[in-house]
Amino acid sequence: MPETGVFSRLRQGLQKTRNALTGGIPAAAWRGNSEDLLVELEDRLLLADVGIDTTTRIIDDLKSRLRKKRNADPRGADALLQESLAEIMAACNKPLLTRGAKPFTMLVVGINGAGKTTTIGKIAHRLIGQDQTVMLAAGDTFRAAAVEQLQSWGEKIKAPVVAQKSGADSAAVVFDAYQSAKARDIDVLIADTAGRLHTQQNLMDELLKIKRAMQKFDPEAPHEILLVIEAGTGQNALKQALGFHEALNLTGLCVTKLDGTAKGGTVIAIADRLEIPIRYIGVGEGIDDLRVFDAYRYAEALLHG
Ligand SMILES: Nc1nc2c(ncn2[C@@H]2O[C@H](COP(=O)(O)OP(=O)(O)O)[C@@H](O)[C@H]2O)c(=O)[nH]1
Ligand SMILES: [Mg+2]
Repeated sequence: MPETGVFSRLRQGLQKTRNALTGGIPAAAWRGNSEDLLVELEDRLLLADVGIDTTTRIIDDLKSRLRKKRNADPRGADALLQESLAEIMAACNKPLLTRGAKPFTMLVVGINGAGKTTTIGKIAHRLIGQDQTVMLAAGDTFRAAAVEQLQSWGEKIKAPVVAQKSGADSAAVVFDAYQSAKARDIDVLIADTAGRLHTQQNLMDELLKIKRAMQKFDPEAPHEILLVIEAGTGQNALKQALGFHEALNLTGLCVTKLDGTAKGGTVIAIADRLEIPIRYIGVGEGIDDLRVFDAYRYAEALLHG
């Protein structure tokens, strides 16, 4: 199969994680004594932040695959591991479809610095490339810089941005944006929000208020509540996802900054524990560094450079 640009960027992004998982394991070891290999892989999965529960599940699964493998089967343990990882993550293979409602509304949440605003710019750019009209709502009213950052994305991708001055009520901003999106026949409205921890109850209540504001127009809104989490925070990202999910009933995840970390195994742990669709992954800061999550491609890129 010819290497597509889309896939090579993913491989490149996952280089550090792939190195943590497979670097220095000689090709012969994948076909050799499986006891030694399994011990080595267990350590490496833990180092890549797959977490103890999921690591145990993977090692058990790999053992059973090795046991069942026929002698005539030419595949090594690496191919079986890839299959095992892909099957675990397949539960989260569910690309976001935005064509059901109009406007399709998306609320983007997460902690400070996770990559919310950047991800919004990338997703909007992608949707515009698919001939959908997009409007952005500057629901992060905490800092003036946050509004400016979204406005600068809006200019770059030529999408309208609805904003009020910093300090404004974010639910009011989103409400405003919804009316404007409706009036302008916009396909997708994406609302940015200020960073918060799932433990900050008052700030989680604010998100519920934004949710209610959207529901005044459309009881189904927001159609997507997307949590953005940074892969490099490892097991902490899993905790965040659990906390946000409990408070808001997430419908999707985006895992960012996979390019800068050896902790790409976080995605496996999240897929195993949560089964919330992983809509996208971030593999760089650029406008095109967003990929629709595909469990099979992800598993392949984790193991084969
Ligand atoms: N390397 C890398 N950097 C990213 C990615 N996504 C976001 N960033 C960077 O992370 C920083 C914080 O992003 P921002 O969108 O402002 O986070 P927010 O506070 O959640 O809105 C910025 O410098 C982004 O360029 C990614 O996938 N890879
Ligand atoms: Mg932001």
